[in-house]
Amino acid sequence: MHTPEVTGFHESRSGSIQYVVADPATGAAAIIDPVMDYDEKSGKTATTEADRLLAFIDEHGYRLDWILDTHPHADHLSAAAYLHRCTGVRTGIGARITEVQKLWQDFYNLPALATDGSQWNRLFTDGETFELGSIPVKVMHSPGHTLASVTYVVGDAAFVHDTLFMPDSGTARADFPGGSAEALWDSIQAILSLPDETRLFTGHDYCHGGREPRWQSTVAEQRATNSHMSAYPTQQEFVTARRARDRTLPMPRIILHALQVNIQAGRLPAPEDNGRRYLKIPLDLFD
Ligand SMILES: N[C@@H](CCC(=O)N[C@@H](CS)C(=O)NCC(=O)O)C(=O)O
Ligand SMILES: [Fe+2]
Repeated sequence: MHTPEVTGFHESRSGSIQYVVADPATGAAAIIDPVMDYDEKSGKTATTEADRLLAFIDEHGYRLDWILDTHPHADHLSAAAYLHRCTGVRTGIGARITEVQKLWQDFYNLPALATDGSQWNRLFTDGETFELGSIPVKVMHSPGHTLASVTYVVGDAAFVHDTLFMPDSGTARADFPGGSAEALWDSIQAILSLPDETRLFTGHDYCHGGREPRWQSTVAEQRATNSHMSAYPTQQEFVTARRARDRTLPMPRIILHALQVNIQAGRLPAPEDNGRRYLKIPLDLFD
């Protein structure tokens, strides 16, 4: 079994974890879920977080080989396009991104948007494998939180994004357009069927009870102690509880800002004739 080197970078504004995962044998590295800094109050964007990932890769003598997203994020802007522009390295995401593009094309009224996923270099189908240096990476589709969510299984490390959070925090919400609590349950069962010692790296940590951020667990630990999975041991109980909790959650602060960028691999809208870029906010989309 391959044991890649994994480093998590917690982004405190959104509680996201960005990862650098590297093959110690060849130095080949992937960035997973990079965040573009964005302050919605001022409209200011920056690349501090993404630059920190590139500096880390440089310091460790890794060679960046992939820029990956696990899903179209609703709470932050992806830095994939920026990183691709800086490095020329290929980008990838789950193939069902095309369905999410179609959903949001309609919500944003963007008839010219390409909805064939051509904004990425690679779209991964369920069960497909690709190489990170000498390590085969298996892609598992993990829908539920979003339609297009995937888990990357890199040797003994699985990047499970917003399915399971740390055991004290339970699971991700499933109420975004295209989300499904039933599908989330099935996706979590598939993750929990990986070998017990598999290291699980989550996509967010909201510092339950004010503790320090944490992002790594194992399948065995999650099976024994995940607060949602142990409280709701059947799909029906889980779905009922998940839906009830989701009804209490406000939409993420910047969901309407983020999706129009993230369905285009993190590309910002083209500048208008005055040279400035603008985001588009649909009114009364959500209840
Ligand atoms: N307060 C955060 C909420 C972000 C959010 O909804 N996060 C998703 C993952 S993208 C989630 O699953 N949250 C679970 C929860 O808040 O219980 C924001 O406004 O950005
Ligand atoms: Fe998410």
